[in-house]
Amino acid sequence: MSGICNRREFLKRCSIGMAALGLSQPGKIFAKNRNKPNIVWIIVEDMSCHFGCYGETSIRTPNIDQLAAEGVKFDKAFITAPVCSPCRSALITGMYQTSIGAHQHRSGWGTEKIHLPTKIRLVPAMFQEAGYYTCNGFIDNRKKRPGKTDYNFEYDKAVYDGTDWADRKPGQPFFAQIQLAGGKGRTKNTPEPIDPTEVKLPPYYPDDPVIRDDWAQYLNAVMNTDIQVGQIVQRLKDEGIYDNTSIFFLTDHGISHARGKQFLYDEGIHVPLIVRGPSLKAGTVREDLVIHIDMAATSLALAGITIPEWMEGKDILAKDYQQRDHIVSARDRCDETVDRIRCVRTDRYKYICNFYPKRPYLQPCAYKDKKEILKTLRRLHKEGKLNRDQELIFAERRPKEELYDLQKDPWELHNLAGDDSHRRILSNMRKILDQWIRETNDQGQYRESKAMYDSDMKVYVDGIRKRGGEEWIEHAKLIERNIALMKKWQAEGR
Ligand SMILES: [Ca+2]
Repeated sequence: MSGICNRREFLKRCSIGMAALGLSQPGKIFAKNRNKPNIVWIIVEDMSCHFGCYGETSIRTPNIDQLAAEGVKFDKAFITAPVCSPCRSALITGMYQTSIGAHQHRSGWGTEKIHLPTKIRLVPAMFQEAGYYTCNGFIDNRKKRPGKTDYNFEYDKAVYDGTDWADRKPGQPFFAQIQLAGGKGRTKNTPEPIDPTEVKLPPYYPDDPVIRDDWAQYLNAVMNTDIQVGQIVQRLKDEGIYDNTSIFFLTDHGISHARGKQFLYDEGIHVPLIVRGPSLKAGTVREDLVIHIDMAATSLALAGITIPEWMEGKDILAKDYQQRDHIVSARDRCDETVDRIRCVRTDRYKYICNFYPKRPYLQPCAYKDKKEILKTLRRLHKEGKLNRDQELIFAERRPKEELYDLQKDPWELHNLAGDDSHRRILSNMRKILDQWIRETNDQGQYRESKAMYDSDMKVYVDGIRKRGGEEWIEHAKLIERNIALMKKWQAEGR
């Protein structure tokens, strides 16, 4: 059969399919969207850049490496918040979470709600308007369970048409978000588990069996993530749509660990970002700084949709794109734990501003403190078994500012903020941050209202208690004690 016959037959089938769906102009959607690429976002939980293509040597990640080889790999991609809900609120709007008031983790979940500024729209809504089918699901689509959103603001659930692109109309392009468990799926269960003795820990974590075993399980989770990415790619190939699909692969923040998730060290904010698609040059490696909200603008551009003026993310694949010379990332309240940290990162330096210097880094946080790795670290700290670098995160008070020379000190262990020879760099970094706070109107500069905090805490504690059992009741009590401590510290001006 010739190609023409194939196409004619295909068009005929589409028309029949559309007519069956009761559409008055069956050819319209197909004709309008024929050449539009599908866009797939693979969003992985809690994982740093521990992939072969990013230099990890202790495990193999062939599928993700292949994706990078076929597309563009960003070596210096960062998220604008090192925790789920602010990060995901930013991702889906292409805006800093601090610009839209979605910066406090799990906020607006109780009786107090957060509403987006009226001009701000969600990326899937814009795709829908352009004729795309939009879906958000977990990789196991058979469950038909809606994928994780975790947005801190109110939004119309109808921005997602479904959970899987299988349900789109014939010929309709799609925008799909696929959620993977990533680092939350720490396990021993993977085809070739890594031996914990082969694990190489960062120097700021002690060589302890619990820490080592956990890191090994995390690397097993990285390998499982790689297998899942392979499955997604295979499905697209089997359906004959791989060549017309642009895939974005990224994680929502770094590894959940003492200095990772919730913090602005690179372990928390440096993430993998790979873009592979029909219009992109294979094997491209980008060394410039990008942020995860750029994905919103870039995806719209790939689909030929106009990027709205208000969007803070940039089309990083545009021909006239001006590379960033710095990025800004922000951490605010995480669950019950009140905090505000901002960082500016250039290619060489990291500047961190701690807005609560009178508080320890590791403030009580029930979610984190429940983890065996944190319990172990706290025990070793108490027993005096940690070295100077491992003790840093246990400081009872923090410096107001931190400055690291990432070229000489990639693990961010030697604070140069008080160093005379870095005074000019420090002053420049301060200026960049001040300007960013002013220009984006960083909402973190205004204290969260008591009503919002109390409303969110009620939902949080009630939810834990509802899980039932002695263990969760005790956990709820711990959160309540932490909440009381937060209020006490606030009253003391700490
Ligand atoms: Ca996460």
